[in-house]
Amino acid sequence: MTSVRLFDLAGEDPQRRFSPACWKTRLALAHKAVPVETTAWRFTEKEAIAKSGRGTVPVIVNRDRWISDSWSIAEYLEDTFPDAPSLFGGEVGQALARFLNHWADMVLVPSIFGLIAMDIHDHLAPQDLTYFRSSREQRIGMTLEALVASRDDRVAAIRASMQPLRQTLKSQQFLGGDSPRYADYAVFGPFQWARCVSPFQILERDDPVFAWRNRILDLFGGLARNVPSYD
Ligand SMILES: N[C@@H](CCC(=O)N[C@@H](CS)C(=O)NCC(=O)O)C(=O)O
Repeated sequence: MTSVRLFDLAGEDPQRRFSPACWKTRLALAHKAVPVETTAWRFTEKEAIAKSGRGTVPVIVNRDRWISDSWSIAEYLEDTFPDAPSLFGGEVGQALARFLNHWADMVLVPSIFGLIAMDIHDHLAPQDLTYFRSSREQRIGMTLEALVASRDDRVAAIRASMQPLRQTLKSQQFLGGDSPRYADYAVFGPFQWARCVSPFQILERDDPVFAWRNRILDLFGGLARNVPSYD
C-alpha cells in the first residue's frame, strides 16, 4: 500500500506535533493500518497546503487526492479502506461519532484552550508567534496572558463538565465500547493537544478519563505516547 502524506502541525521542535485535529487523523490512519509519512507544518505555511482548498490541518494526500478537515478525512478513510477495521462500526456509530466530534471541537477545545493558550504559544516556531497571538487574541477578545491567568480557578468547573464522559468510561473501556473507534480519537485529540504542550494538570490522576486517556496512549505501539510531551 502506498503511504499517505499527512501535513501535521508542529512547534519549534519539528517533532512536537500538537494539533488536536491532526491527532484524530493520525490515530484514524493507524486504526486503518494505512502507512503514513508526515510533514511538519507551521501555521504560516498556508501555501504548502493550498491544493487542499483550506488553510488548516490536517490535510492528507493520497496518490494525487488532497483532503482536508479531520472529519472528512475519517469518512474518506472509512470509504476508501472498507476491509480494514471500521472507524465507526456502521451508520449508527458514525452518526453518534459525529456528535462526539462536535462536542470535542465546540466544548472541549475552547475549554482546554483557556488553560493552555500560553503553553501553546511558548512552543511555537518563531515564524508563527505573531500570527498565533494576533489571530487568537482577536477571536477571544483578550490577551493570551489574561485568558490563562485564572486557569487554576476554572479547572474544577472544566473537570465537572466532563462528567458525562467520566460516567460513560466507568462502564466501558472506550467510547466505542470494548474497543476504540473514531469517537475515542475525536475526544482524545484535545487531551493530547494539551499533553503535547502543557505541564498543566487538566485531569486528576484517579479520574476514569485519565485511565481512558492512558489506554489510548498505549494503542498502536504507543503511537501517541512516545512523542515530545509532558507527564
Ligand atoms: N474542524 C477542523 C479544524 C482544523 C483546524 O482548525 N486546525 C488548526 C490546527 S488544530 C489549524 O490548522 N489552524 C490554522 C490556523 O489557525 O491558521 C478539522 O477538524 O480539521
